[in-house]
Amino acid sequence: MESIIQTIVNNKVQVLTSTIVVLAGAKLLSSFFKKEPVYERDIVYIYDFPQSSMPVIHSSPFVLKVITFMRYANIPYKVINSMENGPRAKKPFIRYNGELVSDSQNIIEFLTEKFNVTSLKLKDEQQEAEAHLLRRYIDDAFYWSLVYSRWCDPVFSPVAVRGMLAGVPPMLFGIISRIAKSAVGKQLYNAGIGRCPREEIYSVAVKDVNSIAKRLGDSQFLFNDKLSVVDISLFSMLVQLYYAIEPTPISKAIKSNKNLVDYIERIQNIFKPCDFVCSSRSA
Ligand SMILES: N[C@@H](CCC(=O)N[C@@H](CS)C(=O)NCC(=O)O)C(=O)O
Repeated sequence: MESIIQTIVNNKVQVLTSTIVVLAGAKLLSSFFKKEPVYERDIVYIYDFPQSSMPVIHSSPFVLKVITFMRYANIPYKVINSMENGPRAKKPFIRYNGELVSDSQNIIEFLTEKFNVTSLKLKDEQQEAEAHLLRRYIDDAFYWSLVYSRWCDPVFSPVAVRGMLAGVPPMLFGIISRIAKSAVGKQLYNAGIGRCPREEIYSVAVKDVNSIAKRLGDSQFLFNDKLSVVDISLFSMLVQLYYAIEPTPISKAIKSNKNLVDYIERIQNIFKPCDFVCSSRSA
């Protein structure tokens, strides 16, 4: 035994080199034999996060937005719950007949063209322009209040993070949740919202909710009785905030605006039976 150890110590460099060569060889062989998933033609494969135990089955509003769009337009799709990252290191991304597309809005535009979806088009350029601005606000500003409540709010995040990371093995939960919380914290800081006090974050978010409710008024959808892609964006964000795992100031603000609650239900009803919300999991 001692002589083996002595040989290893005397030949440190050779031992190290051989170990690296063996490991590299094993990796090469495993990648050679690793089966690539079979992607069926004409099916959209949408990549989502590993399953959470949040009330809304697809807990990313952007994944839900694309799925809602595909369901509305009767586009055949399959969901892949995976840690795999797309070209922009964000979810969702899709594979469709060999093409890879990232970003919910790009995906919707890509699929609109491929499947010739005309039913969600607005009446004129003026409405399209307003819809564009509203959508930019929902996806790029309103979104951060959802992220804050789930990941960084000292009151709600302990429960929400457990829900978001329900698929993580218990042994790894501590380390993964710390890494995820710190990464999201940096994103919130860089976006600016992470530098504001909690009271300010929620008072702005509540004002946002009340303003959206005012903008909607008595209309069925944002542009009168015509469902459009911006409704799908708004619905996918509101539904996450409304069916919160714990009541938050934002979920309470939505509940206090009857027209918003009716709006959420109206869109859910289009998909009856609606199987993407498990309301029994919500507060
Ligand atoms: N603009 C993108 C935003 C996508 C996005 O922010 N996705 C979040 C999940 S809701 C994500 O993947 N976050 C992981 C990360 O930032 O590392 C879209 O519309 O798809």
